[in-house]
Amino acid sequence: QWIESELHAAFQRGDFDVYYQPQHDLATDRVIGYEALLRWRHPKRGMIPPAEFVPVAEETGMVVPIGEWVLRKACTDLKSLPQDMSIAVNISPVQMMTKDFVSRVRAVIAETGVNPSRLELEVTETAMMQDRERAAQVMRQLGDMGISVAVDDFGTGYSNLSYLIDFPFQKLKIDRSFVNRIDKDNGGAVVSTIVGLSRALGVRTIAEGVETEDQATLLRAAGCDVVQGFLYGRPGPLAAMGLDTRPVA
Ligand code: G
Ligand code: G
Ligand code: MN
Ligand code: NA
Repeated sequence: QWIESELHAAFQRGDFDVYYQPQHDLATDRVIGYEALLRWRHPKRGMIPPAEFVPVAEETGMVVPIGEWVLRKACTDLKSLPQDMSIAVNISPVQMMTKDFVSRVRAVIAETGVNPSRLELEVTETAMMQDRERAAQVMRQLGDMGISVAVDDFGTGYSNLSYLIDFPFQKLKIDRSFVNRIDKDNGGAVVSTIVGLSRALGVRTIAEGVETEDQATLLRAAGCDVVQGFLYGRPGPLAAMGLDTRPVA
């Protein structure tokens, strides 16, 4: 209740921030980019996690301007990262299904002047299954602009696999719940199957929520391409990522 009544003013006031979490390439052992993660710095309640306020922002529609703000911030920050690094931005299903979503993305790219191939948009299975034709159209248009599309939280959304494989995307993000269980029971087989599916589809895989060396070893053995998680770094301000982000003269 307080979330709904405070969200708008908090956004106007500038109480939102974007944190970044490194994404680590297993083949080269290097950071290849960052995921942008929204944060609400509440003056009294402290840091409010997105899981608490994003669903409310989706109900009220506030997620549309907030999401565009995150995208603009990420594109701006991208310019101070090394040329070979990318940034991944989460897109709410509500945001993705607005009529002018693709043209808004195009406008932000033009305005910030970033190379679209350095931008990745994370869409959810839920968005894809809500309106399959529209979602596929949006994903195709993003791809045509040179933006990479990742399917986030893969395997958690009750999606129909036979539909999913018809969508144009470049990366599959293996949900934390699978990584959690990779060293238990048939957890390894499940992850190997997801990687195998991705290879058959010609897309890359990224695993999230990697917390231990054992998980990393098993992911490497399974053929996973990229990893993200506390083992490699917690989400934090860009300035805390240990990068030389001085603007190029
Ligand atoms: O950072 P954290 O683990 O608390 O994020 C929790 C969830 O919030 C994640 O599932 C993530 O996808 C979502 N989230 C984080 N940032 C954004 C954002 O900018 N937009 C949307 N729509 N979701 C986000
Ligand atoms: O978009 P998504 O929901 O996948 O966002 C990732 C979320 O998971 C972020 O909010 C981040 O804070 C959280 N997270 C990142 N790394 C780890 C990890 O290694 N373990 C756990 N439990 N959570 C993580
Ligand atoms: Mn994500
Ligand atoms: Na996720």
